[in-house]
Amino acid sequence: ASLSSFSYTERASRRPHPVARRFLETAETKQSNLIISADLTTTVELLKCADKLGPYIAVFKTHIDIVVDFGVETVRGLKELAKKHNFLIFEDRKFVDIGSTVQKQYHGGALRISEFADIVNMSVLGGDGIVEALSQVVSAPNFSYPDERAFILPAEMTSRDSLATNSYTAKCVDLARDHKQSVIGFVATRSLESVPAASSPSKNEDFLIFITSVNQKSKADKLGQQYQTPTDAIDAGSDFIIVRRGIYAAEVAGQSARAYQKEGWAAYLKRIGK
Ligand code: 6AU
Repeated sequence: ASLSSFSYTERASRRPHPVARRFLETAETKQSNLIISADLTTTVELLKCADKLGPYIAVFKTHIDIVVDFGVETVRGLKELAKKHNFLIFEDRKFVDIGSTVQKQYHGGALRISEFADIVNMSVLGGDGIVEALSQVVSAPNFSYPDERAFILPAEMTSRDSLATNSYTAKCVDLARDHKQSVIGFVATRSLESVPAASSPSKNEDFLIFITSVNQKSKADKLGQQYQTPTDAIDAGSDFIIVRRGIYAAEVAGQSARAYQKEGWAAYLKRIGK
């Protein structure tokens, strides 16, 4: 059976990776597979959004490099709210440089990403050096936070004419399999279980799928973004749905977040046959 027919709880109990387990357990506890993409540019707005939408989400996704007054208070606030509302943090930094540069961008740099982000994504345009470099950082003996850290790979993109297709997507799957101790999933537009990768899946393989550009109403924007509904995204194999404008554009963001949470959860229950 496809992994997506198992419940989050069953998958969490089979999953060896502690970070993936936390994602699955948080989804189950909060009855939410919703990720809010908080592309906000001030600390006050970012924290306000996390506090207001925190009850409805499993994960809070940040673009920390757009916060104009970023600092110690931003990190402290995010960590406090993550605890208060029991959500995880995904920093959407999309690292892309050579290994030695991304190590500094991730850990100890101005944006303190390793301090607050449970997961970060990276593009593998430059090959496997970037995955190797970031894996080394999180497995080093002196890298210690109360909770472990992991990474995900954008293996496909939702924009029209994306170049992340076919052999690129397959390569992402191969790289993830080679680095299972630090890579726990993909940003994609569907389940990647059937992608013709060079490597074969290992016995207990269970990479999480994050589908972005999910919207209940729009089909596209004017800059090439293409949407699917929460139900379609979950049916396509998504474990977590990422929403930004669909929620912000609504007059009452809290109600809208609740509507996305409900639709995503209902689609998940249907998928596992409940
Ligand atoms: O719902 P939207 O279209 O307002 O926002 C979608 C969010 C933005 C993008 O930076 C991000 O999802 N995104 C990503 C990610 C998460 O990596 C990949 C992709 O293929 N498309 C996409 O929109 O924050």
